[in-house]
Amino acid sequence: MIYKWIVKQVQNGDKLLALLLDPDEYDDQSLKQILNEAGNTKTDLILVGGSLVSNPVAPFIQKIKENSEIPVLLFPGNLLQLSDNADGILFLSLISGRNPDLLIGNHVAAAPMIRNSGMEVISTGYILVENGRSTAVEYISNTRPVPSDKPDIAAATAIAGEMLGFKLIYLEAGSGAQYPVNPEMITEVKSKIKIPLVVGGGIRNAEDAKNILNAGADIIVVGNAVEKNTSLLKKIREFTKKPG
Ligand code: 1GP
Repeated sequence: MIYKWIVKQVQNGDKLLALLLDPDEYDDQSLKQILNEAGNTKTDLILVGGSLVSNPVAPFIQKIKENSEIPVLLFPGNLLQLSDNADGILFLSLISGRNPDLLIGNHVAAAPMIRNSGMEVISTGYILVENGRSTAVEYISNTRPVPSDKPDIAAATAIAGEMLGFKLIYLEAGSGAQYPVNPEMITEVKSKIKIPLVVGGGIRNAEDAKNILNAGADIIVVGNAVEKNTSLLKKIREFTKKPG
């Protein structure tokens, strides 16, 4: 069970590193290369998905499975990105938004297929945070992000998500965000919830990652920056280790 393992690591004070792979961004060769780097750096999780993905997800996951032992979780931007060959799914509800399809509608449509697949389901309260410019996730989801200088709104949303039974809270600045979720907001949200906190979007370098982890993120997600510079995984990994 991936979720139980995540909780155990977090209780132990460890931080986890997740790599987001967008099927549109990798060919066979670059995929092997990044998976090799992910294996070497003991990356904990692979997420597959994106706001807008043109290539089918299932064969992409198949290739990941052929070249890596790291657990693969679906991170679906929409119903077309469902596939039954992942190890699990972040069953995301966009709780910062007021778009009913992304709060519950798509979930109803997807639930029977997901149940039949036997995949592990990790229900996730997904909170989109303003980050300096409009991102694909903001446009495609047709929702307004939480203002970056309103940590109390993010915290109230996260508390509600925990009360509703979500197993993870995910603070998302959006892929390619101008800047990542600000540390003050991360600290505020983390102080108000007991479930693990995931943070991603716009993390460009090791310094960003360090600030986010120090602020209280339990799981850090990187996508774009690692596509361009695979060695960044190794640098970020250093900060996820428990001190001492
Ligand atoms: C995961 O969408 C992010 O939360 C990934 O964002 O591609 O900017 O790292 P980047």
